[in-house]
Amino acid sequence: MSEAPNPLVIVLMGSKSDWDVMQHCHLTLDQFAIPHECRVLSAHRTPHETTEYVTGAEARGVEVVIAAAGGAAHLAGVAAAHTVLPVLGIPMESASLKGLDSLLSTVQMPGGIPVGTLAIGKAGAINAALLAVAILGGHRPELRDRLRAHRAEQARKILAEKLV
Ligand code: RP5
Repeated sequence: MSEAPNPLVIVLMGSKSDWDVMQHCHLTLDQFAIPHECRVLSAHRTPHETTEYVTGAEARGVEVVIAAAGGAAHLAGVAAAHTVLPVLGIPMESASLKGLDSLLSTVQMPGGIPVGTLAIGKAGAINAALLAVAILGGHRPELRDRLRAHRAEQARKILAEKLV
C-alpha cells in the first residue's frame, strides 16, 4: 500500500500483478501533486475488506475512486456499488483475451450504477489519473491551470518532432 495522510483519490487494483501498469496512474497523480493512496484489494479474494474500504472513503475526504482489474473484472463495479463518489475503471490486459474480457466486465454496468471506464492498460491508467485531476479541478482552478499546462507541453513535444 502507498499512503498519503488525507488522500483525495484512492487507487485500487485486484492484484499486485497489476502494479506494473498501475504505477503509471500513481506517477501521473504524483505529477499533479494529488494526495492519493494505492492498495491491492480484490472483489473476489477480499470482498469484505474491499467493501469496508470503499464504504469508508467518502468520510475520509476521498473524492475519486480508481479501480483496476483484469479478467472477470468486478472491482470497479463493486466499488461503485458501495459509494456515490465517481468511480473510474481501468481494464487490465489479460493473458488469455488481451483485456477484452476486462474491458467488457468493467464497461458493461447495468443502468443505475455508473463506472467511467478508460482504455485497456497503460493508456487507461494514465488517463484515469488525468480524469481524476479534471474532476478535482471542477472546484480547484489551480488544478485546471496545471492540466492546461500539461496539454500545452504535450503539444510542444509533438510540434517539435523531427522524422529525418
Ligand atoms: C484480477 O485478476 C487482477 O486484477 C489481475 O489483473 C488478474 C490476475 O491476478 P493474479 O492472478 O495475477 O493475482 O483480479
